[in-house]
Amino acid sequence: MNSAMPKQTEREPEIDQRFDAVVVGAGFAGMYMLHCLRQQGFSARVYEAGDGVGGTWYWNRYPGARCDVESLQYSYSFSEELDQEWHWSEKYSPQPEILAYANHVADRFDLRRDIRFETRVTAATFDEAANRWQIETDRGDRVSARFCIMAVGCLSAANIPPFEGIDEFEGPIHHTGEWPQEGVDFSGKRVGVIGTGSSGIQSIPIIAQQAETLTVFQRTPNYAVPAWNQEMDPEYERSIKTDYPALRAKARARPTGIFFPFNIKPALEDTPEERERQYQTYWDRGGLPFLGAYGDLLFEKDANETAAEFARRKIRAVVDDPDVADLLCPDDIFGCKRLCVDTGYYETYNLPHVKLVDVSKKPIERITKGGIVTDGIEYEVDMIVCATGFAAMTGSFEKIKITGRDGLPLTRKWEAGPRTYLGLSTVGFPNFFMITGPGSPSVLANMIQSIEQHADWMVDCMSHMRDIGAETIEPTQKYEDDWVEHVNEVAAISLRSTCSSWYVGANIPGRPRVFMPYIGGFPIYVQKCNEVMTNGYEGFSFEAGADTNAPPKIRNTDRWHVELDMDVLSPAAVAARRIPMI
Ligand code: N01
Repeated sequence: MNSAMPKQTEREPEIDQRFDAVVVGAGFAGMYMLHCLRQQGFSARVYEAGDGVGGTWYWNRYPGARCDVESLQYSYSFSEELDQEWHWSEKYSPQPEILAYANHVADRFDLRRDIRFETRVTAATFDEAANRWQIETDRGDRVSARFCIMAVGCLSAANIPPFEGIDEFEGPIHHTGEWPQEGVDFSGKRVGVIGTGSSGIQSIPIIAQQAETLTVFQRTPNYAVPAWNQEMDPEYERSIKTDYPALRAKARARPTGIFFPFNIKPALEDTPEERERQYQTYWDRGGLPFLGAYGDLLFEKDANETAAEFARRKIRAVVDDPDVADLLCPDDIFGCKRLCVDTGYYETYNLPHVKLVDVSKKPIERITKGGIVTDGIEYEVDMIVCATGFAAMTGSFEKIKITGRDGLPLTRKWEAGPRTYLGLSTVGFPNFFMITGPGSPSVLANMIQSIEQHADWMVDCMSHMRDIGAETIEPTQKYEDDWVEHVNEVAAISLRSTCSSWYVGANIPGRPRVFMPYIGGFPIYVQKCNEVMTNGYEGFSFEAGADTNAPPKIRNTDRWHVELDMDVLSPAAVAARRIPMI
């Protein structure tokens, strides 16, 4: 297993080196953070487990992996030149092209020289006497930094369920999130895929094209809307590039940080015939924007059921065998788990060599040396693909021994679920920042926009601390408690908090059940962060000789003045405004 682990190249460990910041991870978050730190004159070291940049897009090389947000929007916005010079070949570009983009950015901004690859951070300990973080890695590095910045991604700790007998399996087992760099040849193989979330739904149609037989083990069916992916239309690309900042501004005004047509009207205000037309229009556009067909789909159960029924009819229309179609039809809230975006997924089940096995009531009992057993039947396979997801949001933090003030382990502080102020920081862990941490919009918004906004805020905060002579910053308990309460309060108005998804940690037994991302919408969140900053970092306390009356200077954050587009704000965001923002 885990054949994705790169070979280690030799290098001497770094001992006693001192940096302003250590950044953990060189995905899109770590790369941009490094760029910001350098711009403001901070020294930084980035540690990255892989042998290259790209994070999620480095590890998730499974067949069919591509983004489900339009590439023209799922990209950095900090450099107009970069926006202009890069060409995306498809509407939703495939993983190799996104990884090529990450490499291009690393080269263009000369990022690699401060990144140590093939190196995992194993421990980060706050030294209270020195007000510095001591960082240790699996390559023997022992360095210290004023700031420890976690850029570890929200979906990067792969979950391989501890199936009984898994070690006895004689063929290869690949997790989609740790895919071998050299690729996998399925030809002539009997393949078993476990899991039908986004990764399974993207990879299954392509695996089926090669494999001799494909058996899919499904615990819960998911809703998927067709991507209708296409080659980039040069006219469209030109029209965006003529005024790229306008598209970025429109996107930031949306709760998702993504611009797409959105209809604020409640679903039940239309007649069934009008709804059918509306759903068909949005279905024909494809992808995640389908959720924009009506304003209340994620808030009103009856409204949601109309979309769910529409999607189920689409499945039944495609899948020939009514029993298989039934198994593929979810009966829960539409879009409650992250909506999937597919290309030929349901059609795959019409192929004679593809079989769907329901493990919802009779779970996978064990793995044998040549198969997967459920309900007393052994399904013989030569190869297993685990599309079984991730220990989301907090899993990558748990893999590192992070210790704050008074020897407090982060895992202990978060044992009942993550607690943060703004998803940026957490009490007891001074000078410890999280990019797209739990309690921020993160996975519910355009990740790259969320990353940039966080990194810009952090580097402005660090520059302010340098201006005023502060050594540490840490949120206060009251503000953290209020923020956690607010995050929960907003989550509770959305249907999304009601199902067993990875948003609430329910995909892995034993994890605390807490809705982790902030659902109040990107623009409202950004406004809140800006307000906190202009109010002199309200809710934070500074230590060691700080002139706390000095007004913060706005540097990078200047570009995050987000207009609230009230015509299209989701009810969640509107409600978030009504619930007093702390
Ligand atoms: O993981 P998942 P994913 N026995 O957790 C099943 C992003 N992403 O990697 O639903 C049997 O969604 C599990 O069943 P259940 C996107 O945000 C984006 O697919 O828990 N089955 C489920 O079917 C996405 O949401 C893209 O009952 C078991 C599956 O494994 C997130 O990443 C592409 C099991 C896991 O689905 C995660 O997606 C890919 C067990 N013991 C991913 N344990 C884009 O398009 C788990 N399962 C950009």
